[in-house]
Amino acid sequence: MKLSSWIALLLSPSISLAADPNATGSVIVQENATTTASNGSSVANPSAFATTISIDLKQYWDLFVGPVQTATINTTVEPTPVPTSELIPPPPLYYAPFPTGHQSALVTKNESWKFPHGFYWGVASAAYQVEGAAQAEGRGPSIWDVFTHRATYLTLTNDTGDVGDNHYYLYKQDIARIAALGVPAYSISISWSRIFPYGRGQVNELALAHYDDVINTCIQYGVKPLVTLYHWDLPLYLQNLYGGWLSEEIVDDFAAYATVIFQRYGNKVSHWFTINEPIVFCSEYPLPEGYFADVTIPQKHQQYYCGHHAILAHAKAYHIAKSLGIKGTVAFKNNGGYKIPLTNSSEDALATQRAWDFNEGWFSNPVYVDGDYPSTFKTWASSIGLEFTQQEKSMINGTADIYAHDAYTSSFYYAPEVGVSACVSDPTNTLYPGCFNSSNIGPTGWLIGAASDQYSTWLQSATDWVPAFLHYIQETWPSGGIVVSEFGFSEPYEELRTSLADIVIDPIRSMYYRDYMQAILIAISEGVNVVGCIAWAIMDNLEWSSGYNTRFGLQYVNYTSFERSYKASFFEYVNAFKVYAEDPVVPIFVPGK
Ligand code: GBH
Repeated sequence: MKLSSWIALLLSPSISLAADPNATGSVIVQENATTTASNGSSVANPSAFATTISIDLKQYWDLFVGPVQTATINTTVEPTPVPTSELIPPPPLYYAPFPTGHQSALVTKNESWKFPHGFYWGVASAAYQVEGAAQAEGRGPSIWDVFTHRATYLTLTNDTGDVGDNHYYLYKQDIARIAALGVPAYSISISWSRIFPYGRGQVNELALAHYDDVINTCIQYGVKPLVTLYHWDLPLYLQNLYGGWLSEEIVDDFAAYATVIFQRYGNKVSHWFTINEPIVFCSEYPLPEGYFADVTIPQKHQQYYCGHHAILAHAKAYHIAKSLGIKGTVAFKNNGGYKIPLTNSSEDALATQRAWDFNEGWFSNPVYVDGDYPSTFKTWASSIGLEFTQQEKSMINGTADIYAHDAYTSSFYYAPEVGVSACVSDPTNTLYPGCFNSSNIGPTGWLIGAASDQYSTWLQSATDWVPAFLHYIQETWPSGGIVVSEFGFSEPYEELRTSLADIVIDPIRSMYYRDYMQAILIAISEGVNVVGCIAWAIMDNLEWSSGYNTRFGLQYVNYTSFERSYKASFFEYVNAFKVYAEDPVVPIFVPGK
């Protein structure tokens, strides 16, 4: 049979895929034993001549993803010392703006600012964006392997995460490079489909051993490992089995996965994040048609089902961590920009509130306020049958030790043309059910801040709003402290520069980091309890559907040689702590073998 017919067969509604718990790396394909006769009755299916077919992991890959590229380097590389010539900071890049009619003053240290003792800061990555080694050591496919290979998400560049930054084999050097600059924390995500190739069933010891070494290498270099359990790479099998996050079944599978990870790495990790940006991965639903098993939930409702189960999964994982005696903080990572009403009209205020409710509040109110959705969102969710029971509410409420927010940017919000209440009562309005509009252009007609890369139009350097943002979070969703768990910037047109010397001077990203760090310092000095911040990203990587050309790295990655180079912005980021942190910035070099 042709491959394409196999795929059609495996995706047809009469076939279900079930993991065989007794056979490592094999899948049973079961054809339904019954069918519906023309008179409507359920009868034995005459075509069920083959009820089970066993396929192994490689065949599963071949069927759903197809050929996967491999890197030339495919064993773990021992680190080499970072040459001191690479640790020389760049010349100053820019100067304070001229106050009108005056000469520019020299910038001096502000003695009333500080990052208090214990403030943790670092850089981040996510498994699918950096690891590569897609099929190595028993990794099963995730939905992102299908997105990049089959579902034509990458219309621009056709990039995949097959090889990525080859971080799966180069992590030791990558950790050595951040330690050499004195970076005290590294936030990684674990690939669920490495640990459980089919998302559930048997555990893959090779994958556990790999992350043992990543975590231990961090510790060896004095870098705190921070771990996210889920950064969007859902095991494909769970999507095809029951619709992934659309089904409540995901809650127990996620909990089982979380249990294995907590048990294995437990107290080596000081900060845990359960799920990354549920707003984003839930808005992937409905998934592109024709590549995954069909689901029956109406398309427009799907992201909300996903969110509902994501909250339950997070809460369950939180309780598991506590019951296992995990000492590190546990939270989920929320995301979204600061929301500024476009005008001071009461309609724009209403629309802005709805925007908070349908984004951050959707996930944060249940966890940080009262176990339930914000009232505007609750009205919508109940109308499609999504309600938490009393027991679920008490299970969810309070399941985060800190508030983690990926806070990149800010935007303006305003009411729909017909007004908020007309929209809310009209399901055919294109803005329904949120019923708010947004724009990056403000009332003056100017963009809110300097533009980033052309393929990240959502992002501007809008750091002036960060102190207000942090105040808002502290007041709205009280917690044991705020960590800015991601922030960063894609230098515009970086991909057009050809010489390394040109690339690594990145003034707009550097400015973003300088201004952002100052904004956090201002917020702290005003009494906001910011306990840490994590820059995105440790190095250039697969920027999801924008591919490799949109670069967020504090280090440049040459995708031919896989060599990494520090960008000026990395030094700027580190400088903020050299000047303002109470804890000293200590570069650590561990002698190679
Ligand atoms: C983070 O999300 C991700 O966690 C990280 O993996 C990613 O590499 C990093 O940002 C940089 O993008 O194209 O208009 O539909 C940040 C929040 C939410 C920003 C989704 C982009 C898509 C906006 N992201 N959003 S749009």
